[in-house]
Amino acid sequence: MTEPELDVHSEPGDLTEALRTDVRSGFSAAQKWLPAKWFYDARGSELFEEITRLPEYYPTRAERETLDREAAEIARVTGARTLVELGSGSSEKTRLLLDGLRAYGTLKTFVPLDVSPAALTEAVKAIQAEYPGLDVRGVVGDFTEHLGLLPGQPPRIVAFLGGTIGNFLPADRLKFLRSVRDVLTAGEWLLLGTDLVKDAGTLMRAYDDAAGVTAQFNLNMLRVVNRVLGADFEPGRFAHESYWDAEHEWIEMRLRAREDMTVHIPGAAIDVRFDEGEYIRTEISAKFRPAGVAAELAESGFTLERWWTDGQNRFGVSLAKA
Ligand code: AVJ
Repeated sequence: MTEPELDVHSEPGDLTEALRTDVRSGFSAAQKWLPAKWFYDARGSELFEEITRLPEYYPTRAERETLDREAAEIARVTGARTLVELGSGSSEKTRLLLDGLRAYGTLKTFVPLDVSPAALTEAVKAIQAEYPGLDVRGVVGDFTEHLGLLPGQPPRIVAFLGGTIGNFLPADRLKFLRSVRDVLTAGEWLLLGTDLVKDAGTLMRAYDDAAGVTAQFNLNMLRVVNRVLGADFEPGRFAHESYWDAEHEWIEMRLRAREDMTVHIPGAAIDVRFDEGEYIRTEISAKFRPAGVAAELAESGFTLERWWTDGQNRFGVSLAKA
């Protein structure tokens, strides 16, 4: 089968440049950090898929339970002709929405957008094969930058699932929600998945599984920096940690230096010194309360029309109208 054509909004050169910028600023900060989007090269996307099947990682299953139960209702309420999925990855849960919208009869176009061309290519191929007649337009891009360029006829529904909105710091989250609102026309839709605050043990285990898959996923970011910027990180000299920040109500993923070292990053023209015990923050994954989600959607110009959770109240799904 021929490779599907993707609409590429970020060229490989842009990605290198963006990583260089993030590495330079993140590694010169007092608390070293890198943005979570750098997990997702081909291997990172595969490792994330593996995470979604782990017994400890409940968000995927909890969200799927709700989407499975409510897909027909989402189709009925929205009558969407276009489904846009931000950060779609393998588009696995998307099938529930596609099935619901196709059965209702309104859906014409599916627009998956992802930073990983590899993950997107596989997803587009699979969806095209499974949904003949559906117009599938894969977009390679960063949803914080490439929202204005999305194709498809209204009414559109933008799905931002999995709790990925939790990767934004609160101020960036509002900016992002407003930017989604701005590209939509009044009467179009946002479907938003948010992981909910719960006991610290459940949260910590979800980000530090017994099989060590999340550790490999976390360490993969160092491999990405090595490959793209020619750095000489030795992943074995860093330890994976998950940390529940009870004040901010977010999980942090960290890579802690096991010893003193200097890492060379020629592609960013810097050497970075690590003291033993120092860590890089690689992700925040915010957890939400229902009232907080409602307030942030209202503040961003959306009207919350439906709110659902799974049977154990672990994960929230909002359907909001622009
Ligand atoms: C894909 C951002 C929703 O925050 O739970 C999984 C990524 N990080 N395990 C999350 C992730 C560690 C995931 N999101």
